[in-house]
Amino acid sequence: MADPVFPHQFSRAGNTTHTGEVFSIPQEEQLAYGTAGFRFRAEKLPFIVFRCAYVASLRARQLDSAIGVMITASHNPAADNGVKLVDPSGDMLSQQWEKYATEIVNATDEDLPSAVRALEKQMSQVEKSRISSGQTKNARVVCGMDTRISGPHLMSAARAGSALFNVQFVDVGIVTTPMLHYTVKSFNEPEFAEPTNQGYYRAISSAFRELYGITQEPEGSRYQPHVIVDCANGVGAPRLREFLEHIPRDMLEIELRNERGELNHDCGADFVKISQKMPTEFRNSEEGKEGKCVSFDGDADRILYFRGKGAESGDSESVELFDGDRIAVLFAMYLKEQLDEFAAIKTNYRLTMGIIQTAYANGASTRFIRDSLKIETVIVPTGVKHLHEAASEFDVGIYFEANGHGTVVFSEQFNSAIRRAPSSIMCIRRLALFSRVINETVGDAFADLMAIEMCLRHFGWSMDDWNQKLYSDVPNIQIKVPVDDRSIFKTTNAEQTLLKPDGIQKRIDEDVAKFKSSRAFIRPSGTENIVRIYAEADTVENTLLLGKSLEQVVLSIRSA
Ligand code: 16G
Ligand code: ZN
Repeated sequence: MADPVFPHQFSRAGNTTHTGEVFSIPQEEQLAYGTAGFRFRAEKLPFIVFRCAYVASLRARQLDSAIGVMITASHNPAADNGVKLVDPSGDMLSQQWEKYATEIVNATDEDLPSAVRALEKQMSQVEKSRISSGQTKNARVVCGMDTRISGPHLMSAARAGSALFNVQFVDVGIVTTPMLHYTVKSFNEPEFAEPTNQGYYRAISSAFRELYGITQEPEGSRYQPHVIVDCANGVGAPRLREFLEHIPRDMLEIELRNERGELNHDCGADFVKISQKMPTEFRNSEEGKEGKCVSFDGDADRILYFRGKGAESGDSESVELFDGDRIAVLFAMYLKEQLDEFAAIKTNYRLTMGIIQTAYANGASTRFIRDSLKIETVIVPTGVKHLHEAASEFDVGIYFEANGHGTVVFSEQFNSAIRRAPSSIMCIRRLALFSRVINETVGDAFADLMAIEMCLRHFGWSMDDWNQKLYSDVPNIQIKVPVDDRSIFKTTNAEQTLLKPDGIQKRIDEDVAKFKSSRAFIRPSGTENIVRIYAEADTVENTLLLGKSLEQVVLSIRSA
């Protein structure tokens, strides 16, 4: 086949932005597929999206499947944008292909055909002959975007990238990141769900309504079904409104805020987690101790619960957070109760359950999971792909980052034992329905919201109960330190120990030893040119002192 022709407006030199200007990217500038794909100021993206869609079309042909392209910069400011690819199962792109994507994006126009040929060389004989005989009718690039102003132009760049090999292009418009993941899986597994927005809404909401129907609130329940959602002024707002048309108001009463203002500005899950403050449009006087509030991020793949500290606290802005760790524990308690009942029934199956966290997990949550729930925990490096992979080792793998990104994944053994089992037994029905409410492909704010409310209702819990019946968070702090070159920081032990620069870990250990019940680590960010410090100690004051002294350690290296 002749080498394709690359349109000049999607080349490095001619890269044309959504405002029609040319923003060229020097050839020497190396671009990398990071923790969550390529993410930059939107001006840089047309060329990158074009090349990524091209990579997606190559992968789609190789596997004769749908591959996803999501155009979003999640919780970043509105002026940024980004692109990430989704594999046929709806999971994140395989790490091998992240490498190919990086190579293809960085190849010069002249080198590109040979880079592609090198990539094609690693395909199996079956794949090659399928492609050469044109048996690629299921190959599709399925592309979605968030609400950013640069989105439609980037969508046209993706369309152009997929057109090089005439791969079918499906523009699903403005969707949340998890909806795109779900739709890709639905294209490849038609029995899973219809590959449309309505198909996604119907699949999750019908499982929710059915689970609601069989859930009985315990006597004296303090559960309340009123939830106020901070939509981060992002894509969560319009899509959640559509989704809620499938949820009767007498089951859940959901009020939406921050629907049309500036994306992620003074609102959204990242803002609430880092500032620990009320997002805009929320007031402590109204949403104080009694309130049940939720915050999504800009592309609705993260969720956090929060409430005000109450008027009597004298602090009108601060919030009490119910973060990813607390959500993971809630899911674990619900699922463990069902799995214990299942184990008591005579069955050939033994299902394993584990919880995956990162080093940012609050120490109190990890202790509670191990000591009180007696469930195995695994700590992995930051980034959803690491959590997802580790969770897949269990029959029921729960994973959450403290920042609110998480879900539950279920094994083939779970499917045989539960989803295909007769559902006259209550624990089996609950497990089967819960697994259908959840979006297994990736953390999903909508699906998680439904699953959390279901668990709270099952236990009859108010926000107070959810807070007090588990554990109390130990005081913790996060500090960012800008650095010139973050690559000099090398970690091991799931990012909890620094190997380089030499001698730095010893200084961290000495500082940590000065405080009671303390823990700390320093790691380079995977998304920004900064180093992040995390510290915990017995009191707020000591946490602050420890954090500050570790900041000095980083600053002394920076100036050395
Ligand atoms: C990305 C990751 C998120 C992680 C964050 C950490 C995905 C989909 N997203 O947003 O999981 O918490 O990066 O950033 O993997 P950092 O490396 O700058 O701390
Ligand atoms: Zn996000």
